[in-house]
Amino acid sequence: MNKDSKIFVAGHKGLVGSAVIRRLKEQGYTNLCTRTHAELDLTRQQNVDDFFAEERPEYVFLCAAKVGGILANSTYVAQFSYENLMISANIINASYRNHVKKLLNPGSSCIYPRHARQPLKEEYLLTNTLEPTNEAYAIAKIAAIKLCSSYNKQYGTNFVSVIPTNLYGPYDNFDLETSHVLPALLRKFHEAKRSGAAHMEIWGTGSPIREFLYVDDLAHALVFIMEKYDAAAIGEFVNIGTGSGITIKELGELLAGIVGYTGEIRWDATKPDGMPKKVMDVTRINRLGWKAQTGLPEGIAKTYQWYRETY
Ligand code: GFB
Repeated sequence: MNKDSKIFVAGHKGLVGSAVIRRLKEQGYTNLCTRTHAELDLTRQQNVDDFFAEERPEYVFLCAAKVGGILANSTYVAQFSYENLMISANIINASYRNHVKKLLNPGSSCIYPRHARQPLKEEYLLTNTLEPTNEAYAIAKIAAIKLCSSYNKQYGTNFVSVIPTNLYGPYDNFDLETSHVLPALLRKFHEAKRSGAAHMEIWGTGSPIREFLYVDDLAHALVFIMEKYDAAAIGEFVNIGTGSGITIKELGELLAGIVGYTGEIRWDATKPDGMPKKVMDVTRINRLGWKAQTGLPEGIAKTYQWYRETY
């Protein structure tokens, strides 16, 4: 990838896409191509085909997706399936037809079976049934991985899939109903502290274990892979994470400490826990030369600073 190569970052306003844009600019890439949702509806095949034929990007980061936390994922199942299937299929097919040199396709760690052995190794994909709270989204993401590997096999394309773990950072969704746990709790603790609330609520039992990766670390990995590795070297996909997990209870305590909330934490057991444990094996990406750099307390502090400046 040259510094003036034309690079399309799909979903550049989102958590991942905005971090990729920051990273590419830092690295001196000058020819970045973006479209807002209002300018280009990625679920519309004709619109996507026209855009690719006109712009002819050489490299594509497929960061556009319909995403959300456990409640959104298990509620809006039709939207999560349809929109993600359409966005991926349209971009992958248009990339093939317009001779894109390389495409990067991020998936999600929820593609692994609910009861897979931990840490999650790449070879555990499709070895058992999925976690019901994110099955619709996971199937769309698995379909995108399989599309990439099928195009590579049949057409000789260079479409690389990666599986990031749970992400957080600036430009995340902080809506209390649809967001992921980390931004939701950051906001809840912030608001509870400001209002002087004696207690606040966390969903579920607190026992699930999750792994959290700061989004700028992911962007670093995505640009690194785009620059250095082709699909043939990666195989079907590679995990990207820190390799270590914490319970939701520990996360709550950490966030409360950073925000400075000293009231009581209560548990809302009417809300789902989801997958009992989700921690990835990152041996392969580490061997390829990438390692997460940002510790969880540091990443949360940066995210909290961004949140306070933004809201
Ligand atoms: O982050 P989260 O929504 O996603 O929830 P998943 C993680 C855990 O945090 C669950 C608990 O056990 C939640 O019950 N939790 C506690 C909360 N309080 C809250 C809260 O206020 N909001 C939220 N959202 N959770 C998603 C998948 O699963 O992970 C997606 O649904 C995607 O498909 C994403 O893959 C990365 O890790 O459970």
